[in-house]
Parts: sequence; C-alpha cells; structure tokens
Amino acid sequence: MKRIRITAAAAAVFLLLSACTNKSQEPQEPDVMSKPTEERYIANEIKEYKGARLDPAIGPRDNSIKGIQKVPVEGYSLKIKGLVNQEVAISYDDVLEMEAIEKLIILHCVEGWNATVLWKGVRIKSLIDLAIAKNSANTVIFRCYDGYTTSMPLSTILERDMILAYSSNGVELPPSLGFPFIVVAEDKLGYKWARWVTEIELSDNNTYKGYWENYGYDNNADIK
Ligand SMILES: Nc1nc2c(c(=O)[nH]1)N[C@H]1C(S)=C(S)[C@@H](COP(=O)(O)O)O[C@H]1N2
Ligand SMILES: [Mo]
Repeated sequence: MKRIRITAAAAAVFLLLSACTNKSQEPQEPDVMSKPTEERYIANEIKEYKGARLDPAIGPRDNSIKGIQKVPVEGYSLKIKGLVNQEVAISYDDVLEMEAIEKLIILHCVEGWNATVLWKGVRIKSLIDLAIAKNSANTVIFRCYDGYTTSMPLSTILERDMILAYSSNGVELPPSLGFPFIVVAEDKLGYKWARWVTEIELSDNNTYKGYWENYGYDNNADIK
C-alpha cells in the first residue's frame, strides 16, 4: 500500500489554530470518540480514512476579520490575475471538473489534541498554469471575499504542491472553513490558510504583506 504522506499543517483551520503546532506522523489507531465530538460531525462527513480517525471539519469558534462569510456560488468566479499571460476567471463548477487531489493533514495542538482532516481540491499550480505565470512572478497573493489577503512565495506553493480545497472530510467545504475555497497551507500557520478565496494574484513583490503580516506576523509563518 502506498504510504500516505502526511503533511504537517498548522493553520488552525478551526479550534485555536494559532495555538497549535504539528509534525509529520502516520495515521493513528482510531480511538474512542466522545459524545460531543461525535455530535459535531456534519451529516455525511466521513469519520475514518485508511485507519486514521478524522475530526470534525467545523470548529467551535471563529476569529476571522469579518465573521463567517456566505459566498454566493451563483455568479462566483475565481480569478487568476496579475503577472500572467492571460487573466482567467473560472467558475466554481469548472474548478470541480479539474483533477482532484486529496491530502490528509494532521494538526498537532500544543494542548495535547490532534485534528485530522482529509482535504480535497485542486493543485494551486494547475490553476496558475491556466493563466500562465510570467517569469518575473515570484509571489502569490490570495484575496478573499471579506477583504482578507495573505501571500506565499510561488516556490513554496510549488514545492509543497499546495492545494486549494473545496471539500473537507468528504463533504462540501462548509462556510466556516471557507466555502467555496480554502488554501491548504500545509506546514504554515493559520493566517496563511486563506478562506473564501476569490482571487489568486501573481506578483513580483516578494515583500508583500497580507492582513496579519501587516500587523507584524512573520511573513514565513513556518511551523516550528
Ligand atoms: N478570508 C479569511 N481567511 C482567513 C482569515 C480571515 O480572517 N479571513 N483568518 C485566518 C486566520 S488568522 C486563521 S488562524 C485561520 C483560521 O481562522 P479561525 O481561527 O477563525 O478559524 O483562517 C485564516 N484565514
Ligand atoms: Mo490566526
């Protein structure tokens, strides 16, 4: 059986994300689930994947800058722009038609709990390739429905083969996690996990600072 590469991710997509750390680890034996946890699964969400127990893809609280966004999928299009040969606007349905990639990501919280989520989406590289990045592009800026922005080096996105997810634990990404799309910024802290993404902009400004980075958050956001 092909060994699943479990990547670390910090972005506390839910539950005190910023207080959590993670490291690579094999799936663990499913353990006993408490009743409250059981109740947090949404209908049809899968609870186990190749022996690893999955945790609910919803959290108890939200700290986003303007609260949970309800992005109308009608008329929605994801734009890929900036330093590209040809600006692209792609509909939600067309993104779902692209090759799907799954990644199992375990968050390890310093407080002793783990959250394992199975993400499904498309390679960010595949989206960028639709527009064809110019050679001068070295930075990818994500812009979101609530005005939030964050960025990462293009090389980081390519090296980690990062995905833009539209599904978590087998169900459509809930609004709390960023419907229609979240950046699964594995190995990076929570503020790199842009939710409710509307634009992917290619730039040559490698000192660009997003919303929290502007307040002094480290622009690398690496998990220690
Ligand atoms: N669009 C958007 N994406 C966002 C944010 C936000 O405010 N708006 N907050 C970021 C931060 S700081 C974190 S820690 C993660 C998880 O946010 P949560 O702790 O509110 O669940 O989402 C990230 N993505
Ligand atoms: Mo955060």
